[in-house]
Amino acid sequence: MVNMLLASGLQSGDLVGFTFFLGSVAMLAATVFFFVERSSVSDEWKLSMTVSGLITLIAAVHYYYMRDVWVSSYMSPTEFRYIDWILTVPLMCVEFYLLTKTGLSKMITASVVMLVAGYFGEASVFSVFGGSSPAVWGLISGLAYFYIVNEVYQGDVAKAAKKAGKKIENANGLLLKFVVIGWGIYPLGYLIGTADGQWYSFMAGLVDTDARDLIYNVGDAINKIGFGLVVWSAAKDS
Ligand SMILES: *C/C=C(C)/C=C/C=C(C)/C=C/C1=C(C)CCCC1(C)C
Repeated sequence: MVNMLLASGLQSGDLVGFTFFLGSVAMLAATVFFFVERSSVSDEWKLSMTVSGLITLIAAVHYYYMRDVWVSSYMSPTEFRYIDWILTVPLMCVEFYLLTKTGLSKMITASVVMLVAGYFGEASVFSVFGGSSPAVWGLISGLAYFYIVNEVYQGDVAKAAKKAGKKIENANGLLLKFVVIGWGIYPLGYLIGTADGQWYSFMAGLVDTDARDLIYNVGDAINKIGFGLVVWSAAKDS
């Protein structure tokens, strides 16, 4: 056990490192599941299943590298994190499009704005607003996030889902829950991770700043695998 942990670079007691390791394994297992199950759903659902598998496959690869960064530096692998998200979150928007056949470009645009702003805030590329830039970028990111929530809750995506029949409407409603609750936990990780020296620095006092990666890792597992499972169960149902 100890040798195995060392081989993966993990030290005992490194909870965050362990969740990076577990993340890559879980994402890989989910990928196999989605690709295998693809053959047992009807034709019109196959593309959705492929996209689900791609989302977890992309994440599995990034988690493998993120674990490496973490165990060798104990720093947040921010670049790998955002490269992963900028690939996988738009693919999650594609899932909505495959269900509802609408809103693809505005959903993807909003998701890119949300993530690029978040990256600027975390990597402090621009300190244009003095020390408070993570809060400003976080706000911009949050507005784009609310735009997505609104689209799925009552915007064009919601309307098209309703028109497409009970099953699609149900699937859209379940995915909405992931977007509201599951995606809603990321801003917490962001606030904790960027709190140092900010007016919200009390956030960093609540928990260890390591909590940022713990929150992101748990969020990713819930959302990426959960999204795929919602699509899979909708596909099985029809
Ligand atoms: C698989 C990865 C997923 C579903 C990632 C989702 C990420 C978010 C919803 C991030 C949102 C953020 C905000 C709403 C404000 C603060 C900055 C972010 C990027 C953490």
